[in-house]
Amino acid sequence: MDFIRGFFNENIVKLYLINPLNPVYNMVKSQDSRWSKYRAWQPLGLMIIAAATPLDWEIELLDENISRLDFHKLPKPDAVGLTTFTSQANRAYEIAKIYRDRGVPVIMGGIHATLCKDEALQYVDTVVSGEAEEIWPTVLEDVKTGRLKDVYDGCFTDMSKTPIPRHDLTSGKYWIGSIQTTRGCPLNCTFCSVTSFNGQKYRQRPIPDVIAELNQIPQKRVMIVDDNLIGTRKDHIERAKDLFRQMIKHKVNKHWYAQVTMNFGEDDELLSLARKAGCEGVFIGFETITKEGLLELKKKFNASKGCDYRDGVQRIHKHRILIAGSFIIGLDTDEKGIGRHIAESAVDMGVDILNTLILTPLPGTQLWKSLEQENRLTFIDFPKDWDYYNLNFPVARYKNFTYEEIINEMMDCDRAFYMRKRCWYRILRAVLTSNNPLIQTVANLGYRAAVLNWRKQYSRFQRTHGLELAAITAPFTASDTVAGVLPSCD
Ligand code: B12
Ligand code: SF4
Repeated sequence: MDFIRGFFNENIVKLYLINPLNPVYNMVKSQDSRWSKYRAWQPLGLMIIAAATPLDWEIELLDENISRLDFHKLPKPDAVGLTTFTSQANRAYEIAKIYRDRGVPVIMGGIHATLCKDEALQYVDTVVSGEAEEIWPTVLEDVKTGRLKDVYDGCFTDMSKTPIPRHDLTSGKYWIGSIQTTRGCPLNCTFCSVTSFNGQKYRQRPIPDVIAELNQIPQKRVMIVDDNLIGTRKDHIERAKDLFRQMIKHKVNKHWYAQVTMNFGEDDELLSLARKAGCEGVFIGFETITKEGLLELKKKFNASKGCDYRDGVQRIHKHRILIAGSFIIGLDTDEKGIGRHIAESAVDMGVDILNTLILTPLPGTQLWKSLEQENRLTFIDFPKDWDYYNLNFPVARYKNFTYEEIINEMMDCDRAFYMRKRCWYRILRAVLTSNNPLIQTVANLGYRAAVLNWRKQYSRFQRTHGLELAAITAPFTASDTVAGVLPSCD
């Protein structure tokens, strides 16, 4: 492809697209390196941007999570495009400085730059907000003519027009490929930033485009990164079934994993088609074990189904599909002992992999707004404190827990779920039921290693923030509410 680019234009201009180091999952720096290989995912946003780049640009996609990079030593490009999640923002700004000091224009896009535009503009030349594939060629044209603006606003892309990502730029480096088939989420949970970025309208790519892309992905295993592959309405489910039928018909032959809502476990036909199409595991946001908790998080969809998911889990297992369940700790409705309670409920339901996170106000979410109003955001020395916004650290004041307590709840939860004998039990169960034993083993042992690593990180966090923690560690009470003054994040 880059040969064709050169053929079309002798005045080749060079573009670096960079994914900064992710402090949680990477293959180069993490202490739990043996398993990190399975947790480094492709930066799909950059791969789409690459596909939307005009042919006279030569592109290099650089991912700090995959290989060690010395940006001072790499040849000087004509422009740099950076992507960033909130927890990577500090590293992204460091990289931006290296290139701006060398006189290279730096353009930033992605969710953090979109939701914290004013902050990002202090560190980069240009911010492209929102979904960017349509506006990107204009941005690059302006780089060439020296008329780069501060801000370009993307739009909700028509999903039939989004280009096929450049899988060729990353092949061989990642264990698992990625694809996106829908954008937006019809639900609007308080803690989630998807709707403020991709909107509430559920937009689907044409199925032939998805099949064409799947056939271009070199990896045998693929993550479907949609926030909800099957959607919530009847017509969404029908589209998912059609997609699976086409995957079967065209012999796509991939092993894939996806995020879905609990309604996945209600429809045997859907499950059977998914399995035949190659589905080996799904990630489900159960979020909490109480109805009050679900209402607090505005996850009414789950609340309407009650909190006992055993039947759904069993039905999904019957089709030999694994379930990773995600839960959140630190809700106002959570009580002491919640960590252990979540672990036991997940074991009881038969969940295969447990991913528990601390309630975190991400920029742009309803949760951010309400905690800000109640003066409950505590780690607010930005951008420095964004390092802690990876959903594993307590960054706000929680109603019923001090920081110490919430960290202990997290550790109790993980300890109970990932104790050695339970991991081996789940692996044995997967072997006996032929339910993807390899994935079950990699996931359980990988998570167990990550949990042990987190204990070290928590000790470091407590050592570093001992004094600050002492000042903010008291649980929140309503009388603490004072209007807070914070840096601008819309
Ligand atoms: C897959 C995924 C992951 C993968 C990482 C994949 C990767 N390397 O990119 C994994 C599992 C590792 C992961 C981890 C985490 N994730 Co995540 N993840 C996602 C998910 C589901 C899909 C991302 C994706 O590929 N989207 C598809 C692409 C096409 O969209 P995009 O990246 O937004 O790109 C478009 C635009 O943003 C823009 N763009 C992007 N980059 C650039 C760059 C330039 C120069 C330009 C011009 C434009 C541009 O153009 C693209 C095309 O329109 C999103 C939800 C979502 N809907 O995006 C959550 C999401 C991004 N994750 C989120 C979070 C919180 C996390 C974690 C902190 C959670 C955790 N503890 O596990 C970690 C931290 C990771 C980190 N890097 O620090 C939040 C981020 C919120 C925030 N403010 O940062 C999201 C939005 C989910 C949510 N519920 O809120 N995640
Ligand atoms: S948490 Fe999941 S279901 Fe809720 S709004 Fe976000 S993507 Fe949708």
